[in-house]
Amino acid sequence: MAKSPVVPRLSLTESDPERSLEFEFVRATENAALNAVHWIGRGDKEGADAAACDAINGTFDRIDMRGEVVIGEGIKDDAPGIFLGDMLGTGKPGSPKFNIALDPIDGTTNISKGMPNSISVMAGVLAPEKGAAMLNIPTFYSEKLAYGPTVAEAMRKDRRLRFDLDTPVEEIVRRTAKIRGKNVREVVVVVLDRPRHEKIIRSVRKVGAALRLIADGDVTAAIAPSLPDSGVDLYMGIGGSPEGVLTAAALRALGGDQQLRMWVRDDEERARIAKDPAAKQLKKIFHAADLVTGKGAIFCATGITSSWLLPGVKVVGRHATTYSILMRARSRTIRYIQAVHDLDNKTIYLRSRDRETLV
Ligand code: VTB
Repeated sequence: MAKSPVVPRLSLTESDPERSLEFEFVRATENAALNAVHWIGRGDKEGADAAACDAINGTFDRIDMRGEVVIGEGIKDDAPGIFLGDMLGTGKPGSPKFNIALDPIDGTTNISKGMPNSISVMAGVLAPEKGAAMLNIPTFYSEKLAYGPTVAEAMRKDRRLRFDLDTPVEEIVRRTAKIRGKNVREVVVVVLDRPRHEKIIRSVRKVGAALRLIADGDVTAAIAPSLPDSGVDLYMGIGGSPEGVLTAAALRALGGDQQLRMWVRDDEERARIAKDPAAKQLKKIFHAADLVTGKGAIFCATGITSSWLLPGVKVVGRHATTYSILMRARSRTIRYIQAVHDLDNKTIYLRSRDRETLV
């Protein structure tokens, strides 16, 4: 019989901030998505990003929380952004403390071109909780290899089936096919379409698996193998490090895994991180549970344009529908939240205007 988990008991008067505030995270990514919709196809990545950030900042400006951004954006993209060390929430003394990782938009280029696969995404861990942290990876990029719960479980049980970032791609595909009970040609592998992935792409084709190249946005791609209906088996390649940590928060709830290893892009970066304690871990292969530690983690995302993870915002007449996913690692509850917003009444509190603003 499965061992029953030890669940900390809360008295009726005690509140669980993770549980009550998780819905505010969704409201923030919903608002970011709604505020970014006008930027779809307009060729302005920064405009879209600024709109999403404005909505997220504004949403939290009305919430009693002390949220510290431990993984932000902006460094990678040189974009307007919500940065490391920024605070979200009113900061009211005594209010719940959270460490937050976010990407107001993963896939800004996709939005600017009106292409699929863009989301607004956030993760949070309760700051005072023992052992709970999200690792801030100092390199801009990391090597990643993500797979779903069946593959993770099979590798745990049978060492002959194990693979890691150093296993040849052909072998990774063959072992995944075996575990999934598929033919190799049915194994779907997602890779970012970049010259740096030439070797991976060649190997996936050579072994005969089904390759799906994407333009941008590897959070959804790395989560996809852990979604039962995505049809994706593996995600591999070099992508943004912060995106890797956000992915890990989702995988902690979904049960899949991701291996991640820092990837130094040039000598300048090597010199910059030399003094960082993390430089000692350049060779380490991190798993999802090393990137987002502790028992609890909130992950939420709202689709802006459609992806494996979520449909994009749909605007029909005076209504907009948003699709979000909200999950908590502690309970492993996965919520899909479809919200219909009446555009004659829906307002977002934007920080830039310091007031409620019609969408
Ligand atoms: C990666 C990926 C992101 O940009 O960072 C990619 O993780 C950047 O790759 O999801 P390049 O620098 O080669 O463009 C995204 O696709 C979007 O931010």
